[in-house]
Amino acid sequence: MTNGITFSDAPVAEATIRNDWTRAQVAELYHQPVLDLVYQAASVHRQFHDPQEVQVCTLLSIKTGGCSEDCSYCSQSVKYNTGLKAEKLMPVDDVLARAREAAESGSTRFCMGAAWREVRDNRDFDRVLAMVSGVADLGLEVCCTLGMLTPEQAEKLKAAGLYAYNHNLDTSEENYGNIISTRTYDDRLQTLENVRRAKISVCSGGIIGLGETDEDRISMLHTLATLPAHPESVPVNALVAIEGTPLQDQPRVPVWDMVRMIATARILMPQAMVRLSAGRLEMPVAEQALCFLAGANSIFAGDKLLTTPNPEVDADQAMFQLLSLKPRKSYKQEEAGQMRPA
Ligand code: SAM
Ligand code: DTB
Ligand code: SF4
Repeated sequence: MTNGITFSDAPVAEATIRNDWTRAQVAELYHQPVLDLVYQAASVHRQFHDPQEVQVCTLLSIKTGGCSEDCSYCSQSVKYNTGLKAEKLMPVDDVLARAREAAESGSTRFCMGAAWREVRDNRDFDRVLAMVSGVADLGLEVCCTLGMLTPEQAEKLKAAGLYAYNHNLDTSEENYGNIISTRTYDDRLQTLENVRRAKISVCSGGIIGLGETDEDRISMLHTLATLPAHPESVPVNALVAIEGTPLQDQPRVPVWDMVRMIATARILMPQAMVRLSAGRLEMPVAEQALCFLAGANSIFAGDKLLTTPNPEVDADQAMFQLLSLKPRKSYKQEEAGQMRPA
C-alpha cells in the first residue's frame, strides 16, 4: 500500500491444514496470475518451513527393467522397446555400499526403487527387508518404491525400519486410463491406505507433461489434498521423455507449469515436503530457483535418478551455495540433536 492505494488484492493464503478443499478452490489457486500464486505459496512456505532448507534424497534402482506394467512414460516396462537392459535384484551389500556413498555426499534420505507391479512374498522381498534395515542402521531415512503393497507387506517393511513409501498417483483419475491400463486408480489409493495404516510416512505425487490438461493437474492435486491425511512428501516430476515409449515425442514441460504445480501443492499441503523431482537436468539454476521460491524444498541428488541422468553432485553443490540453500537434517539427526544437552 502506498498513499492509500492498494496495488494488489491477491489474498495471502490462510495457512491452515485442510482436507476439505473443493475442486473449484484448487482451480482458483492454480489459475491465479503466476506471480501472485508464487507470492502466496512463498508466504505459506515460510510459515511452515525454513526456506533455506532443502531435503537431499538419493535414488537407487535396486531392480531395473522387465516390469509387467504398461505405464506409458516408463523406460522399465516390458511393453516398450526402450533399449534398457533388465537386471535382477541387487545384492544387499552393494546396496548398502551405495547408501554409504549417498550419506557421505550429504543425502539424508535413501530411496530404493524396484520395477515391480507389486511386492510378492518371496525371497526377493526378504532381501529388500534386509536392505531396509541395513540402510536404517546407517542413520538414513529409508524410503522404498516397489509397486503395490498388501497391509501385511506394509507392516513387515515398517518392522524392518522403513521410514517412507513412495507411490505416485501420477495423473488424475480421469486421465489414468490413457496412461496406464494394467492397474486402476483405486489400486493406487488402496496401497496408499495400506502404507498409512502401517504408520509409514507417505510420499505421493505425480508427473506433468504426459499430455494432460490443466483440469487433470487440478484433479490430481485435489485428490492428494483431500486424502484423510496429506502425504508427508509430494514429488512433482516433469516427464523425462523416453525413446520407445508412447510418450517419447512429448514436448518439454515449460518451467511455469512446474512452478504452478509446486506452488499450488505448497498452498494446499503446507506441511508437506514438495519435491522438485525428475526433470532437473533440463532446468537452468534460475528455473530451479523459481521452483524453490514457489515452495519446493526437496530434490533428488546424484547423477542418476532410476534409469535417466540427473545433475552432477558438484553442480548441485554449486547451486546450493549460489542460492544460500542448506541440506536439511534427517529426522534421525534432529532427534539426536535434541537429545544432546544444551
Ligand atoms: N514400479 C513402482 C511404481 O510404479 O510404483 C516404483 C518405481 S516407478 C519408476 C516410480 C515413479 O517414477 C512413477 O510412479 C513415476 O511417477 C516416476 N517416473 C517413472 N518414469 C518417469 C519418467 N520417465 N519421467 C518422470 N517420472 C517418471
Ligand atoms: C518420484 O516421484 N520420482 C522418482 C522417484 N519418485 C522414484 C523417479 C523418477 C524416475 C525418472 C525416470 C527414470 O530415471 O527412470
Ligand atoms: Fe513398472 Fe513402475 Fe515403470 Fe510402471 S512406473 S512400468 S510399475 S517400473
